[in-house]
Amino acid sequence: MIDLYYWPTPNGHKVSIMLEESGLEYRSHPVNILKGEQFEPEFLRISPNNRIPAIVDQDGPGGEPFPLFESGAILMYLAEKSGRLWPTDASARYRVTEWLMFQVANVGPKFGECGHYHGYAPEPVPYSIERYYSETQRLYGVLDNRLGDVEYLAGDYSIADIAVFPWMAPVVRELHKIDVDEFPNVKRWLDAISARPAVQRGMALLEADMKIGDPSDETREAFFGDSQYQRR
Ligand SMILES: N[C@@H](CCC(=O)N[C@@H](CS)C(=O)NCC(=O)O)C(=O)O
Repeated sequence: MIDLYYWPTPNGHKVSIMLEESGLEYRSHPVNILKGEQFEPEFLRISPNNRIPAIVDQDGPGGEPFPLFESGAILMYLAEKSGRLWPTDASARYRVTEWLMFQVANVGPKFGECGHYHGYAPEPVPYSIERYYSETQRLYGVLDNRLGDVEYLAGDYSIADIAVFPWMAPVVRELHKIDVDEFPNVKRWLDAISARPAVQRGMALLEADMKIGDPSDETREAFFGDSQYQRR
């Protein structure tokens, strides 16, 4: 049994989607980052960086409970445990790893700052808005080029796609002021992934608590991981 510590944000969705795709048995525990629950000592013992998502595999290596934080590491762990979506052949495995690291090192941080400066910084900072918006546009271009050559980021559908996909959900694109029609290969890929039932279940986990589909809902203010800031 895997315990998932979660709130329905892009980083949370990576893991809820993977748990649904993997078929592993899990139960979810909401960590309401709007109420500061990520700072509770009990949660910090699992996730010392006070961020969701985190897991505890009650049947970890050696049969011991195994806590893990950082969504990229969790995706690798769940893929290895289930034998799904991360091939064992070395070249295919490192192609997946390459695009997974691309997400962790680029898409997450840059898109996150883009959302922050577009919607959450206490005062407008034009240089930062422009810098992270142009980086976000550039990264969409990198992904669009790649997806012009291959069906999924590493060839076959994998944990690399699961890592990037939630960062391009409609509500996220709206905040980032991205017009997906400018990136037709990304659009094709988003449509294919959105059609997967496991992805739909993963994206829906606890969505009602967050009401993220409602753009007027002020509870979105911590959606992108900056709970200390109010939405402008
Ligand atoms: N690098 C981390 C980032 C996780 C992260 O930023 N989580 C946000 C939600 S998307 C969070 O928990 N924020 C809590 C806070 O800002 O205090 C990962 O990929 O797991």
